[in-house]
Amino acid sequence: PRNSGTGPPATGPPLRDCQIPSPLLVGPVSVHLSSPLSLEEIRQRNPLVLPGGRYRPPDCEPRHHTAIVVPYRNRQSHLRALLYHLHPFLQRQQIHYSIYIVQQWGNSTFNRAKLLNVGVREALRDEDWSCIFLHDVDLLPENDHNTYTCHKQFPTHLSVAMDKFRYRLPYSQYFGGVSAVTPDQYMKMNGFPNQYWGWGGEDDDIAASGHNGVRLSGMKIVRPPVAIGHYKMIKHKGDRGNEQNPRRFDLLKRTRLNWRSDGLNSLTYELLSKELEPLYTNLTVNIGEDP
Ligand code: BGN
Repeated sequence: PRNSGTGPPATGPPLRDCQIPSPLLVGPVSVHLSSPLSLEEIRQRNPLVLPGGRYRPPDCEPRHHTAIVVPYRNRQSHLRALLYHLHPFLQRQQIHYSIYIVQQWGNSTFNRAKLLNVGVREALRDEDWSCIFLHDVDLLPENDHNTYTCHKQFPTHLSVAMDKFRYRLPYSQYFGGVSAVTPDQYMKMNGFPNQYWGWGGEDDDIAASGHNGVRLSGMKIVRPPVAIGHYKMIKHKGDRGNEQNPRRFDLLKRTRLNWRSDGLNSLTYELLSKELEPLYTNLTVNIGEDP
């Protein structure tokens, strides 16, 4: 490969800009969920992916630089299915990308939104990403015209048609599953709330409370057409350690009061390790526990 994934490209004649849309797109892709391959087999199928799960198109200059942040704990088979589908999908889009798996250390209650904050902050230490994807580990995109890029002005919600919800939005303010922000948008909304321990509500805290979504501070949400934003969800039972959060209703009532003080500006955590695995960057983090 010509580039290392970080720093300036190797010397040589400048590459032409990648075409938009990418000529490599195929449209709908079939997603199989049974027995995902091993990490080693997935690596062999993606020889141009560099350590840390980084990639740059080899023969054109990418217009987009996207970090994909995945909150994670104990979902090995989901992770393999995601990497198996996402790497070829993103390479067909001819973007520069990297996949960050943010693993919550310990057994305390899971906190998706706080892990997203950690992932965004750590990803931006590596590179000046133009777009950050907030991606559940169990969602597999089914159409590669669903490009993993950002809208300049507004946050994007991608998973508009999930099989779980019979391929339509479950409710108009739904912002969960897969969404994307630019670093600017992320700063403007003070990141995500850190106080949602357990399942539910953290996505609504971003998008639904108040009329336009208070945290979005007047920004609206953009979405791809329903025919494009198709996702298959890997079926699973509720996770241990991620039980429904009984406090989510109360927390949601207070978003308007809390959002300026709870988010990126109040984020604390301890990064325990950062490993450049062949297919992803593994961030293991101590985010504390539900008080
Ligand atoms: C909603 C959850 C979301 C979740 C979607 C889809 C809440 C808050 C109380 C109204 N919101 O009901 O977090 O993403 O379902 O599963 O529970």
